Amino acid sequence: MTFVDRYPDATRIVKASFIVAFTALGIGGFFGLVQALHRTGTFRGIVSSVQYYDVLTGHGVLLALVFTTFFIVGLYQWGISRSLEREPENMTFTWTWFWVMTVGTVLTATAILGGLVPGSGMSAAVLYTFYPPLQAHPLFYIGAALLVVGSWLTGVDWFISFRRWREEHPDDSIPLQTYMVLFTWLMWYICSIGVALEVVVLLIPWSLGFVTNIDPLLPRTLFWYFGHAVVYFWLLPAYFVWYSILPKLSGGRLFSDSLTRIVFVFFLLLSTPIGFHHQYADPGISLGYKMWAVISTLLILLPSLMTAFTVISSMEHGARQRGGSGYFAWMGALPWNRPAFAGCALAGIMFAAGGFSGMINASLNIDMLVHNTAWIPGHFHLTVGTASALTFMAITYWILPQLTGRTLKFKKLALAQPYTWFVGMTLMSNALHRAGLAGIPRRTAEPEYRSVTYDPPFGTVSEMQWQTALGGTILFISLVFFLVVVIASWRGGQEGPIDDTIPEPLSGAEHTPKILDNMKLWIAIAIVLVLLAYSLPLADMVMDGLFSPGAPPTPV
Ligand code: HEM
Ligand SMILES: [Cu+2]
Repeated sequence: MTFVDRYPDATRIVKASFIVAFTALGIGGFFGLVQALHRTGTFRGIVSSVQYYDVLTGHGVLLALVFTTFFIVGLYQWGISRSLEREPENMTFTWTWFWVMTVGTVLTATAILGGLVPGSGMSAAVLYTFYPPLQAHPLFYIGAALLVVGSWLTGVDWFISFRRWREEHPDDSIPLQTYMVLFTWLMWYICSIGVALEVVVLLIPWSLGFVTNIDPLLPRTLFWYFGHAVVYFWLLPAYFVWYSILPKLSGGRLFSDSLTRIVFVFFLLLSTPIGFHHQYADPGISLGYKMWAVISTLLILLPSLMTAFTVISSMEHGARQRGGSGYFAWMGALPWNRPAFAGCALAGIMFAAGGFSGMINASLNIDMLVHNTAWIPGHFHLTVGTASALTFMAITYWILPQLTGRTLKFKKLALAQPYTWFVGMTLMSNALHRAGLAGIPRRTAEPEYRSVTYDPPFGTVSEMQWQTALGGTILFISLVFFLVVVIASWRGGQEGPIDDTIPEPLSGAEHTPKILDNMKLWIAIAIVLVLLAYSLPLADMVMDGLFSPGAPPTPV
């Protein structure tokens, strides 16, 4: 008896979500290859430099917004069903949220891909950050709004399941996986209100021509109100995997249940109030708010460092169970020959590197050196592009057999996949970081290498270009490995024993203070922190009229 036998309804919705996620991953990944080759001048035969921006929008939206969101709802549905031990309460409602999100995705993707089809009359080359002055076809915004609304309904579904479970278990502490799901979604509700308001109140009327003026600062601010927290929306599901499954894959048990919950509380409280750190270079927001964003961004390093501690000590426990010893030699006893483990562990290592470059971005003054340069995609391909994406791919190798009832096919290819991703990303990300330090801009088909002389601190521009192109190609090959394994295993695997157990933590829920389960308390504090950070600046931007440009800076 594995997941598919116990929860056939939940299995269908998880699988459907994964199908959309992996389709987006395949198309978006191909666009990534096109970009890596085009902007380095290695091969320019696929799109024109004008179409580059449609491709870049497709890449950002399909990977950072669509692949992540659909994989996350699938993963979390799996986690909710197995940890609450119940099917979704009402499958009509469950399929409703799935189809709202899917229709939204199709509309948005149509608007973007329309830009690549001459004569389609459609275009949405607004990049995945889609704020004005760039304007997209209305379908783009309507689709984005549906995707967000669908994700809200998803959360409603899970909270209903949780309520039913609570009625039957009035005194139990919330099962850990459910806890992580619900706290991620509480954060998601708070932050996605910003982008929903931006899209529905400002962008849709503007793209339909109902209003002609747009205040550039207000939609940007609403976007970034959402835009930092969304990175935790991508990351917390990776943490969900690292906390609840990775210790077991290492051969051991999670170190501490309470530490895990504390980390999720931290993210609920701190994720949204720090969005201003994406607007360090924006005029119209006073330095005081920017400094506050610096401080709270550095604070949010704390739960990530706690995660590093908890996850590594759980892995060490696993390694010692497997016979490992010594101060560092235990690492050799970890199951590096298992694709799910290797992928999660390599993703964690890359995330540490991404954390360091993130500290530079977070620091108001040094950020000015790297702002809008290739450094930034260098940074977030380590975080969302690897910590999240590689963890999601790796854990698919462990979860998919539970959904099909059949073992994984092509195990060697599956094992090669995370290692090739690691090598490709090391090359591409390193080169992009250094290119950024040399001043090479991001988001451009024509970095003008020939007429502008860049002065790299070390290495040469041509060496960075071929590393970016080579790294991007290896990454794409890795992605093909992943898709081949998944498609082959989906139908073709063999009947056989399927591993799906997760042992209890070393220090379990019996040691966890009850207050950590008090959702009302944490959500109230989270809202207060958001109001402190955002109410005055937003009020200022709105008071001179919703659509009029040029709100004055807020004095502090
Ligand atoms: C096959 C693997 C990948 C390759 C070769 C690749 C390549 C690239 C390159 C070269 C850029 C910079 C383009 C520019 O600034 O002009 C870029 C941007 C970006 N990538 Fe990737 N990438 C890959 C995978 C991913 C993944 C897995 C994610 C997220 C889950 C991701 C998210 C993004 C985002 C959000 C941008 C920024 C788009 C923008 O500036 O609007 N990429 N990618
Ligand atoms: Cu941020």
